[in-house]
Amino acid sequence: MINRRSLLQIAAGGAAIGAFGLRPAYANMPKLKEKDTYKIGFAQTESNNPWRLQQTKSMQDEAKKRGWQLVYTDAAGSAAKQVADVRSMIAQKVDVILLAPREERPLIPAVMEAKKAGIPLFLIDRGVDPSLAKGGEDYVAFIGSDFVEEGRLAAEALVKAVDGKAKIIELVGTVGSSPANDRAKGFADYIKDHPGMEVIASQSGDFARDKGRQVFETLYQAHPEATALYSHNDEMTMGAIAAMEAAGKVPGKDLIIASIDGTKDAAQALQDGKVVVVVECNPNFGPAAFDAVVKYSKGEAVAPRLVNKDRVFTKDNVAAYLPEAY
Ligand code: GYE
Repeated sequence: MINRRSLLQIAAGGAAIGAFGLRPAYANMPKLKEKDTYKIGFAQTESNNPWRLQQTKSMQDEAKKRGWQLVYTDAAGSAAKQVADVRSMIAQKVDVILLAPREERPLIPAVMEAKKAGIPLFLIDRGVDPSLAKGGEDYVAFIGSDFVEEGRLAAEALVKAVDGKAKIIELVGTVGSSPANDRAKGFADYIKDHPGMEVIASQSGDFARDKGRQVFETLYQAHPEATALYSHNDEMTMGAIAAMEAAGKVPGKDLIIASIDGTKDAAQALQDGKVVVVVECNPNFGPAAFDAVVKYSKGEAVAPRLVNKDRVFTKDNVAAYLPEAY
């Protein structure tokens, strides 16, 4: 279980003002009436990996616990469907929308239409293009991880594991998604100061296991000199491990692997020495998201950016984590 203490830290400053009226940024935002129970929409982006399933479960558990009605949609990996899903939530007059936007730009219309319809919207786990929509102005808040920091932490651990020398294949997440953009950036920024660290190939595996396997296979065939893998999520990592093993290579020896999320499979691979680091990306959003909704309904200021506190798992601490892995 993830406790609330570890889940949330208020990241943005200047938010400690009590009422809407005192925060000009919220002046044009839809208000939320205080009620005993809410009809709350959760627009999920896809359900093809354990991280997503755990995130959905966390929302469902929290709704059940509080006796709120959850309107759940699954965009099945399509940004266009996700926009339609949000429109249908608006038509159903949900009280609040929690949106996990698949990509940074295509979901902007959904954010703007919710605002226009007077429905407060929170971005869950992924962000949208900050030049097109802003927390506290167009949506209430973003709740999620600092993906740049995750990329940086992965790089830091990898540099240490390979003594600053590696030819790296990078498996990128969904193109145009905030975690893919920011995990690439955090990693690249860190290795800039380490001339022995070189990304020799970088391609999207769409955050999916089988795509990750296929893309890794192709990249590794083209770059047999690779000595490390940086993968933006555990599912692609598991796919790449399968490809390595099929090619007769030993993950953890022939290729040193850094990954992000904290799924059960990856935690196990960490314990087995196949992966050297897993930077946590916490999918348990229910408590934090629902707390933020209640806070907002009371007219209390909600910081436009609520950042999850992620841990770093290595062989040394993974055993304690395994029981809560999903
Ligand atoms: O890392 C990945 C999922 O948006 C933070 O999306 C999330 C990412 C997560 O598909 O596994």
